[in-house]
Amino acid sequence: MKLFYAPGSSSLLVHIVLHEAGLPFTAVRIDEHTKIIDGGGDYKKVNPLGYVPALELDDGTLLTEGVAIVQYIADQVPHKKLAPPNDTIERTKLQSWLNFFASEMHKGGFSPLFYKGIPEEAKAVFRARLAARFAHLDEHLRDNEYIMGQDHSVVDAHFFVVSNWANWVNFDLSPYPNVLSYRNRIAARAAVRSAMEAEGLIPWPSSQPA
Ligand SMILES: N[C@@H](CCC(=O)N[C@@H](CS)C(=O)NCC(=O)O)C(=O)O
Repeated sequence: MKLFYAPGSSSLLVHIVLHEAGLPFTAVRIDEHTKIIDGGGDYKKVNPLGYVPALELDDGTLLTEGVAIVQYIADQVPHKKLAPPNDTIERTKLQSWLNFFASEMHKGGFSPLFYKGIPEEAKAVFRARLAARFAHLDEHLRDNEYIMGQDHSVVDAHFFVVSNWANWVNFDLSPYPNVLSYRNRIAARAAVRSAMEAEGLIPWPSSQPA
């Protein structure tokens, strides 16, 4: 398998899950701005939409959209228990959380804070939305070791990656102590460290890659 990634971006979710799964893969870096593939080539010929992550399977199939890709990986290694089995209510709950992090936290929360050209007044709206969602997550993590309860899953990599971005947009996480201790637990996982090291993000906090 071949992972197309840009350091520290949402593709880090897939990078971490590939390490958690212990499956063989190669990681290919994309310049997020120029869409040039490290070593040469136009990433838009791989994914016409130009964004990462994308995972190319050994038979040439291209998977896109992080929340779908990580479930595909989890299903290849059911013994690793990275996601509850399909056709269970727990799997639906996992999908609900994955969608929450992709939509409410990523696209409807952090993404606008990265965009140049969005006025500070508008960014304040998204900061307030994020604050409400972090407060909800902090409450949830008061009694839960992981997002899914007592069991680690792919959604923990998702929240870890999304909350990393707080550092890059100066969003203060100190009002959320349960989130902070949760982040430390997830950051200590070998798979998380390996993926972050491979993307040049250790030591963390790291500055945002150019
Ligand atoms: N819907 C996609 C969005 C992925 C996404 O937003 N990727 C960003 C990095 S975090 C990206 O590659 N942005 C560059 C671009 O859109 O041109 C997913 O959830 O996988």
